[in-house]
Amino acid sequence: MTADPRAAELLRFTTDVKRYPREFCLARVRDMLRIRRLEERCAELYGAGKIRGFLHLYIGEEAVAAGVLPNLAPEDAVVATYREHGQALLRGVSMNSIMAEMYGKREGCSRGRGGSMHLFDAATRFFGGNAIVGGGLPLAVGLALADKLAHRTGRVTACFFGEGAVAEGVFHESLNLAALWRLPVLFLCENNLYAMGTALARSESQIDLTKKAASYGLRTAHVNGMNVLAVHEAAKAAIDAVRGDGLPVFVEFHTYRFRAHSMFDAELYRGKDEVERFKQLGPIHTFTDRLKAAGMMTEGDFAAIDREALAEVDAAVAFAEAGTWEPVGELTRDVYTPSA
Ligand SMILES: Cc1ncc(C[n+]2csc(CCOP(=O)(O)OP(=O)(O)O)c2C)c(N)n1
Ligand SMILES: [Mg+2]
Repeated sequence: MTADPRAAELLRFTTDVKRYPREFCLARVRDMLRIRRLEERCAELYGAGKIRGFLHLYIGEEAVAAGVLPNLAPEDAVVATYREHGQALLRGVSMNSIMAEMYGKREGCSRGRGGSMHLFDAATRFFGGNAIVGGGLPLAVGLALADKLAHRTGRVTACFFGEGAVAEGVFHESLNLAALWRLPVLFLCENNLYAMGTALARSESQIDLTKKAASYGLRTAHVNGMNVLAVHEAAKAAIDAVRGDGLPVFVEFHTYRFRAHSMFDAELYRGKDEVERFKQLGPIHTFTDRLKAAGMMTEGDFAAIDREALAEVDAAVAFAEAGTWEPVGELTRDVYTPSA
């Protein structure tokens, strides 16, 4: 898989649920359900005209965020894409401030100016949300460079992006600089097979994305992104590796989005049968089925976690509804004009 023998460690993942404490497993179910219920409600609210603009749902891909984010430390940094609601939530941005942002209210994490694609929260070191494909990668490299220059050792910058980013020059420049300058970036590629309507295999001659990263000298791993424990194990190993020596790692997660690319997408590029096949691998039900089979979770446990998630969503909607609009007089606040 990679020329670097240090990466062999990253490939040794086991997913036996019994190796983990019950509380740990239930916490991962909770993480995934919070994202799922939040986004299902967002889709409804979009239909009702409460949320406007763009909305890209992560439904189907929750195991990646749930497997990675709990392994990061508060001083680490996180950079994501426009499909970032799940990462923001599990990084610790409150559901209230996310929902208020979706509504465009002043109480939102970006003061209502960013919307779905631009969730941002300096307090949790969640540095966006970015509408530009590949746009987060140089930001991550810059954050890691800043850490290195300031001798803040042991920090990791985790950068999530879709496989569509590999078609951008900035992907190659970012990986090259991270390796060349020996920067502590964890590149997390969420390969859901499509970039809008373009299948990876129709646009790239090399669809093993770890090979692209390995060509720049990064350690790499492939991971089943539909399995939250496999993601957890890979992410933990990768984070330990970056934290340990300050050098970058690239992980490719194989995942799938169950919903359309955004709210405007006729999905002419894939068949319903394909979507149904991938739904069989759904990260929530496959994990809960295994937990139940192992006697680690009951229907009642699941119902309780689900009730809690739904209540949190209800409260977030109430918070957003009660939120305020930014006064017109503040329209130019934070707008900078370079002096002539
Ligand atoms: C630089 C740039 N080019 C094109 C677009 C239009 N665009 C928006 S999303 C997208 C597909 C990206 O796919 P991927 O990176 O795989 O992420 P996914 O949507 O699958 O999560 C494109 C081409 C953009 N936002 N930015
Ligand atoms: Mg994609």
